[in-house]
Amino acid sequence: MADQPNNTWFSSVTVGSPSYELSQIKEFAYRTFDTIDRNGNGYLEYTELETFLTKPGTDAREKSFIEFLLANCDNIADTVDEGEQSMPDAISRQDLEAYFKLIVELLESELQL
Ligand SMILES: [Ca+2]
Repeated sequence: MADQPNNTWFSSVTVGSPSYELSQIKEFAYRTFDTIDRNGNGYLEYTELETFLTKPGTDAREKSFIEFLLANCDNIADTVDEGEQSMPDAISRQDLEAYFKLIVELLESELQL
């Protein structure tokens, strides 16, 4: 089970609703997964995310998405136990799917309070 997501990020969101922003990050991560995963092992490692962050041509919005993934890398990576294939502290597609589902649910339950 993942730790509580870091909520400080949400307060800095100025465009769109938080759950909309999260869906954008998820879509971005899926779309660029193979590009970020330079060694092609099916996991986004911290160093691969950092490399993408500093790559020329990465625009400000993409950088904010990558910064979110870096800031929450450990939590996202811990969301799903991939079994024997699991790489600690690296993000798989399964992690992304489960993590974003989880935090959107958390967020929506908070907004209903
Ligand atoms: Ca990788």
